[in-house]
Amino acid sequence: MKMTFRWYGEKSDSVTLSQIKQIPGMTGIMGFLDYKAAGEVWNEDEIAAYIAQVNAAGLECEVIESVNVHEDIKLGLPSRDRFIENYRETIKNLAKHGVKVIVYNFMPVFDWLRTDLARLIPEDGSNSLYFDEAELGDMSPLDLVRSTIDGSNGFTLPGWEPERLAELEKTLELYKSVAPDDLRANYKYFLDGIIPVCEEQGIVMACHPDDPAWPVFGLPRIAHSQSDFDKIVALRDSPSNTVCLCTGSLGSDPNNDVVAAIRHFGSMGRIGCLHVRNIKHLGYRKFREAAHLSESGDLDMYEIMRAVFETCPDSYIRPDHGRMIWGETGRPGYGLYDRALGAAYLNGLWEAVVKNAK
Ligand code: DNO
Repeated sequence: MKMTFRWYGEKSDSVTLSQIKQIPGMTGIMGFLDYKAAGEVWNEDEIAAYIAQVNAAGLECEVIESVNVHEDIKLGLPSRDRFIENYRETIKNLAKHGVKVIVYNFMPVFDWLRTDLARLIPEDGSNSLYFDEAELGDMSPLDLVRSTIDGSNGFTLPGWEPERLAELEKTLELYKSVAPDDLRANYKYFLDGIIPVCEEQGIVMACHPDDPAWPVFGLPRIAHSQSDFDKIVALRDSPSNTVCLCTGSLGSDPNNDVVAAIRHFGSMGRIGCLHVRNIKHLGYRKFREAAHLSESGDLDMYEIMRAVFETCPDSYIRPDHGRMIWGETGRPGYGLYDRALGAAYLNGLWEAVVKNAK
C-alpha cells in the first residue's frame, strides 16, 4: 500500500508539500493540474514542472487525478474523436514522466455533488461536506452550481471549473436524449480509443464512482454500484481498465457493500487506486462526510483496509475529503488537518492488519 495525498499545486492549494511530507508514512501525491479544461492536452513541460516540485519535496507522483473527459465524448458527438486524440496525447505525456495511474470519471456534467459544503457536525463543532436530496429538490442545476462556487472559499473544486459549467443549460438539454445504455456505448467508444495506448504506455485508467451513488437532476449515471462497475470493466477487458474505489462515494448508498466491492475488484486485479473515507447516513439520500474513524460513520474502516491487504495490497490509497477542524479554512474537503488525521489512522489500521496476518 502506498499512502498518498491530493495536492492541487503551489498556486491553488492552501496546503504545502512540506506539510504533506511531514505526515507520517506519506509517500506521494495524487497530482492534479487544476487549471486544465476538460479536453485540453496536458503538455509535457507543465507535467514535468509539477512532478519536479513534488519530487523535490521527497514525494512521489505516480497517480494523477481528474484528467477530465470532455462532454462531447460522453455525449457521443462527432467532435469526440478530436478530444479522444488529445486524451491519448495526455496519457503519453504523463507516462513519460513516470505516472502509472490516471483517475477520471464518466459522470455527465457534474463531478461530485453536495447541497452544503460546510454543514456543522453538532456532536463536535467541526463541519463537513453534506448532501440531502430533499434540499436538492428545490434547486435548479444552476442554483447548485452557484451555491457550490460561492461556498468554495475562493478555491476551484475538482469538476466545478467555471469554464466547464458555462454552457450548462445547453449541455443539460443535450443529455435529455442520452439513456444510460447510450452513455455506456459512448464510454466503450472512449475506452476503445484510449486503452490500447494505456497498455502500450504502462498506464492504468481508474474510474471514479458517481458521487453521490445515484442519478441526479435526471442525468444518466452508470457508475455507482458493483454491478455498474462489472459492466464498466467488461466494456474493455484489459488490466488497464480499472476502478478508483472511492469508499465514500459508493458508501453514500447504504445498499452498496463497500468491503465486498473491494474484495471483488481487488481479486480481479481491477482496482487502480482507492480513495478511503467514511460516511454517516442521516436518512434517505441524506448523508454527511464523517471523520475517517469507523465509529464516526457507517463504514467499517478496519474491514476496508483488511480487504485491501488481502486482495490488492500494492494499491495507492489516499485519505479522502476531511472535515474542517481546528479553525482551518481552505478548499472544502481538502484541508490539511483532518486528512492528515485520516492518513495516520489508515496507516495504523494497516499496521494492525499486516501484523494480524502474521
Ligand atoms: C472529489 C474527487 C473527485 C475525483 C474525480 C476524478 O473530491 O474524488 O473529484 O477526483 O471524480 O475525475
